[in-house]
Formats: sequence, structure tokens, C-alpha cells
Amino acid sequence: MDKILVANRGEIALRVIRACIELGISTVAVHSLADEDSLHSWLADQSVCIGANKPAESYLDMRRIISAAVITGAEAIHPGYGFLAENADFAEMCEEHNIIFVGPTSEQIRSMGDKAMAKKIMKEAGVHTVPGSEGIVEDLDKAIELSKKIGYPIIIKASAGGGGKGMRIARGQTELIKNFEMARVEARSAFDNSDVYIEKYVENSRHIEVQLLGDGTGKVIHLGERDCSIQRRHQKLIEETPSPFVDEDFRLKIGSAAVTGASNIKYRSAGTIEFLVDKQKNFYFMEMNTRIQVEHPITEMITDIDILKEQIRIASGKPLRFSQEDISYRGHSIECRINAEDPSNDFAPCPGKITSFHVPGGMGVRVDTHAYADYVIPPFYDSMIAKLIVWGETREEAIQRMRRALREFIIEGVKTTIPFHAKVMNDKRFISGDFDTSFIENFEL
Ligand code: MV4
Repeated sequence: MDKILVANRGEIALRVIRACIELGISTVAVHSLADEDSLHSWLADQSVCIGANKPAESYLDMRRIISAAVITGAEAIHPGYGFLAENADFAEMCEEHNIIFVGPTSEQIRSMGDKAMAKKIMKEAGVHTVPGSEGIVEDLDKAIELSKKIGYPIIIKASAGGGGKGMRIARGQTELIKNFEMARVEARSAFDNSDVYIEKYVENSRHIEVQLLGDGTGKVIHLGERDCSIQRRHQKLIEETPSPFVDEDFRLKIGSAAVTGASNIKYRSAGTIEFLVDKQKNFYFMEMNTRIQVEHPITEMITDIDILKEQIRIASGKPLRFSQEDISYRGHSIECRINAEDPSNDFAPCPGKITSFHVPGGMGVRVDTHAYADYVIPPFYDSMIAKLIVWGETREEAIQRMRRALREFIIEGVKTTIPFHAKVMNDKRFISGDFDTSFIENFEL
């Protein structure tokens, strides 16, 4: 592979370009008007302005991106995360233009994107799933009948949703009656698809996901788990690996379940299977993410494997370079997402000019960012401005190093989530490792 177009912006565009440079692949950046002065355009070998500020007129415009690839002679397109990364139509469009989509096949994206279908496929492969409806629930009568059978509380999920969007919990029949149609209407307006399915609501669960690499032949390996339980309104804030909840025996179980699921569909590329884990360490398949994820660096820190490079190698048709026995883990890694948001004002976005910017450094510290002093954060995109990633021999050392790095980090001009992270790093529950996805709701800022 000689040239890759990076169909994204921000830190992930930089991450992809860095991997390409190290692999000796030339790069084409695409950018919107607002991203004229962005680092990703500057760092790439070539750069093409593809349109106006609104994502729909630039980073989400499939035809403009394909055109940019054709004009510049790029053989492949890397979608990063967000935007077109899990758009099966876009992957298909790439396939039709003989452009390599750096990711899974369009069919794999489509089947895993349909959450009810994904669940069915995983269940048939023998991966544990939460008890619930077999596929879509058509109407309220069926929902009531089924919910009686599985027992309350239940959760209604949009089949075209994912990542927590369009979910509703019902703790009894009255709530179900109130929420069922509402969930369908919401799903219709958000995803243009009103299909919903129902499952037993698992209380006090943790969100633990497994990083996978597959080469499309059925060979799949996993790179361990990530605990992403610290989230707010389905936005992850802090991730760590290994999970303080996972021992060697549990890792073997959850890892092989994930490998079985991905191998069964002959998964190609880097991907993640998310599990819901209850207090008794029962784990259930939730979703498969068919993209590189924001939090992939913590896995890189403890496995010493460059996931981006492996993903690109796989896309160029090479078989997996590793077997499961080659994977080992060393130490502990934590990521804090630094967002331009005001934690004391309900995490309201704070776009604007960064007047001073100093990144932490030293042993075991990695900062993935596209920001710099005098950079203006545009209001059109997400508010993440940096990922602060640390490594330590132990969880304690990683936490202490994160405290140290957060203290060094200077961002002026906009409010950030740095003070919030500093508080979490000193929180008793967090330090003990005994938390679930309700951590933030119960957290006193
Ligand atoms: C659940 C669940 C409990 N029981 N499913 C959220 C993201 C998406 N991947 C699936 N999610 C959940 N699915 C069952 N059967 C709990 C979550 C969940 C959650 C739910 C409500 C409020 C906050 C949450 C945070 C993380 C996970």
C-alpha cells in the first residue's frame, strides 16, 4: 500500500498519519474550512479541502471523500472513528471504486450495526447474551407478554442505535406502556428506523470490552480487555486496562468468548466486542464496534502492539503477524479524555481559543492531541481536545502518574475536564476499583 487518505480530523487523524509515516505510506488529509489550520492537514503529505464546516458538507460527505481519493490516487481510505467509520454504505462505495476501506467488510459493518441481528449472530456462535426478545419486538402487546416472561426491570433498545442511544429502562408494566412507543418514536427520529428489541436490565453492571484483531480468514486474536465503566450519558470519560475486576481466569473466558464471536463472522480488521458484566462476573455480549476506538492506546501501552499499524497491515491483505500465545501484558494503563467542557456547568461544551497549552511528559506518559497554543476549537465537532494516557507497573503507580500528569497539564482559554479527572484520581471508590457504570451519577463534583 503506497497512499492512504485519512477521512477524519482531530487527534485520530494524526494517529493514523503517524502510523502511515512509520509504515512508509504517504498520506492525504481531507479537511473542512474550519480545519484549514489543523495539524492533520499540515502533517499529511497532501491535503484536500472537501467542504464547509458542517460535518454533512465535509467529513460525512461520501462522494467528496471518494472524489478526493480518486483525484489524489489514494489506494485506501482510513475512516478513523465517528463520521463514516461504521457506515456500511461508505465501505461498500469504497469497495465499488476499488479503494481499500481500512476496516471490516461492508457486510460485517452492516450486520454488526444492526444490534438485534448482531446479538442473534453472537448467540448462535455460542457467546452469552442477555435474556430477551428473539429479534425485533413489533408491538406493545408482544412487549408486555415478553417482559412478563423475562421479569422486570427490562431495557428497550433501538436496533439501529448503539452506544446507549435510544435506550429506555422499564421497571414495571406501567413504565413499559409509557416507554415502549416513546422508544420507537425516538428510534425512528434518530435512526430513521423504529425497530426496537427488549432484554432483561442488568443492574450495577460494568462495561468491559475486548480488543480484537482479525485478518478475515477466521483467525482472530484478542489483546485483553478495557474497563470503560466510568462514563457519563454514554460518553466514556476514563478507561483502563487491565480491569480491576478481571483476573487471569476471567480474562481467558471473556477473551475467548470475544474471539469466538469475531472468528465466527471471519472478522477482518481491528474491532471491539463490548460486554456487560454483572457483580457475579456473568458477562453478556452487548455490541461489536467495527472501528478503531478512542481508547485503543491503553491496550497499546500494556501489549506493546501498535494497533493502527496492524489494522493497516491487515487492510493491505497481510495475514495476522501474531498468535494468541505471542500476546502478553505488562503493567497498567489509564486514559483520561480531556474535553473542552465545563464540569461545573453540566459538562457544557466550551469551544474557543486555547491561549496557552503545555502538555505533560516524562516516563510513562503519552498525550494524543491535535491541539496547540493559539488553536481555536471549532464548535462544529466533538469537544475532545486531548487523550492523556499513562502507564505504570501497577494500578497504584498508574493512578499516581495520572495525578502527576494532570497537574502538569496547562490548558488556558477554555474550560476543560482536567479538574474533574484530578478529583476522580483521588476518589476512594475509584482508587478501590469497586465501581460500575453508575459511578458518575453518584459522583460529587
Ligand atoms: C444494558 C445495560 C443493562 N442491561 N443492557 C449502554 C451502552 C450500550 N452499549 C448498552 N448499554 C447498556 N445496556 C442491559 N440488558 C446497561 C447499559 C448501560 C447503561 C444503561 C443506562 C444508563 C447508563 C448506562 C451506562 C453503561 C451501560
